[in-house]
Amino acid sequence: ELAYPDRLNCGAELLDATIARFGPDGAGRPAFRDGSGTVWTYGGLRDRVDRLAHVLTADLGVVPGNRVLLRGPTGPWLAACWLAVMKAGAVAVTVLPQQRAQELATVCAMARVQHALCHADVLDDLVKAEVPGLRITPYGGGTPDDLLRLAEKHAGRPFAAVPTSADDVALIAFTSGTTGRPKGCMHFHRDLLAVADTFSRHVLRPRPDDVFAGSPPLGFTFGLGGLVVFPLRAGASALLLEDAVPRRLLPALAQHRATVLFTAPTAYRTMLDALGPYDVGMYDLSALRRCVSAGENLPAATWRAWYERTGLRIVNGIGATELLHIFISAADEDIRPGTTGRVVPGWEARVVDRAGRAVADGEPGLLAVRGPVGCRYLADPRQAEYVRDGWNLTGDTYVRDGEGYFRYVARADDMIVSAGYNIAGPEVEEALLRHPDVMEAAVVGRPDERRGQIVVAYTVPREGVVLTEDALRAFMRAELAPHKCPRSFVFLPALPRTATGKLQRFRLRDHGAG
Ligand code: 3SK
Repeated sequence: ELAYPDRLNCGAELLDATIARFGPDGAGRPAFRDGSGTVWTYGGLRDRVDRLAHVLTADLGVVPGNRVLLRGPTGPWLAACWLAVMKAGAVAVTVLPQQRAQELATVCAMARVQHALCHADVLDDLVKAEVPGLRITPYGGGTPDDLLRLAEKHAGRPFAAVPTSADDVALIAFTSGTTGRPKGCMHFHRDLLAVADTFSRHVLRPRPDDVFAGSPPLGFTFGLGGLVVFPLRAGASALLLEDAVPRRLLPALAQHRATVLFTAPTAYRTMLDALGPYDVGMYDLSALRRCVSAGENLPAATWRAWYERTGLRIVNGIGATELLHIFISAADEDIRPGTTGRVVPGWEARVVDRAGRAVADGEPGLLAVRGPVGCRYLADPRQAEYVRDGWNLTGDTYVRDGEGYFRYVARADDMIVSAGYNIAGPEVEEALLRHPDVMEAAVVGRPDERRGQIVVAYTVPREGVVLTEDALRAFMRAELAPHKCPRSFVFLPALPRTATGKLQRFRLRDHGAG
């Protein structure tokens, strides 16, 4: 049971309390580093955060509860802005730098955003969004109105964090899910600490000398947790790379001796593919001790390929923007490839039928979760679909086995029904991924007069190989029962994904229909 005081400011807890916990050494320890090797100590981070908090409150007129949009590439300054918003008692509304004017206009209207701190390089789309009454303060461009310039005049002035309540909203994170209709998820100050005190503390078991690194952007709660909240809660440090595409990630992990990696299954596959069969030895990954995968299901084939090449066991996990971070996972010897893991201490999970009754172990059903963080959509009727009887329904179909391991079956609305058979797309995708020339695979159902639906496979072949439909069909027939084998194969250069890397199956269905 997690117990937090009524007055709780997560910014102060993550920064000031962490520094205090390490005594006289606290301020001098490394907190963030960027790709160029610049290191921010905890003391340096606190100085900058406090200056920014002064600008917010004294110069920009931000008051507790105001919603502040944060938009910029991953880096120490974006993380510092987030911490400053927390300490000022305002509410951070996080978005991705890739989001365009129309999407930003929607988010700002839904979250009633009053202020924006926006990196100078990605200002255009926010300006184009023409949000009524929005005050935009750029950072990183060196102009006289730049946030960092304004901050200089507050140098040397500590900022006393606003004594927010543990249940005050700290963050509004948007999920477009995979369907494109955004939902804003509100999270409290205590929620930000709770994910660190459950998943990170019990599964990752971070050490103060850990160096966290990875690819998810800070506008995605997977990245905010893994690259800011978890390292700071542990007194560790994080490598915040602006461009963490798989090709750049691997040399950066080696160069900065990263110990904990956060990324998604696609990136593990791309790293393996980009490396070629023997090149992994070129990069010294000996410091790496934890590789986390979430955002999508991790096929056993990817887990094994990574293990064979690096000797590292991927910590799989399922999380959700609605629940902030990961709630089912496993590490070390507890890992069972092909499963997501067991419920994280502090959380409860079960598999239920559509009426909310628990189904027997071994039977598929809907994943229902409850724990220290719950779904709170900004006014949205979908709240009643997500939360039923106090349980959060994530929209995933899972099977739990007798030992408490959860195995992903499919997104609940991604089951394919063909000629009366229920077919889980991910099982077919796993089989496709076992073909040595397939890099990415996605399977959808296409309406069919005779069978109701037929299985259609979309695949991305590895670079430089020629993969034919006949060869893939023959391979699949040897892997799966005939009713699960795709009836149609489509080759694509890339699969459609959201900015956070999630597969957009609805686009593939539209592709089929078109
Ligand atoms: O959306 C997800 O899949 C996710 C995974 C891990 C942590 C957080 C999130 C939102």
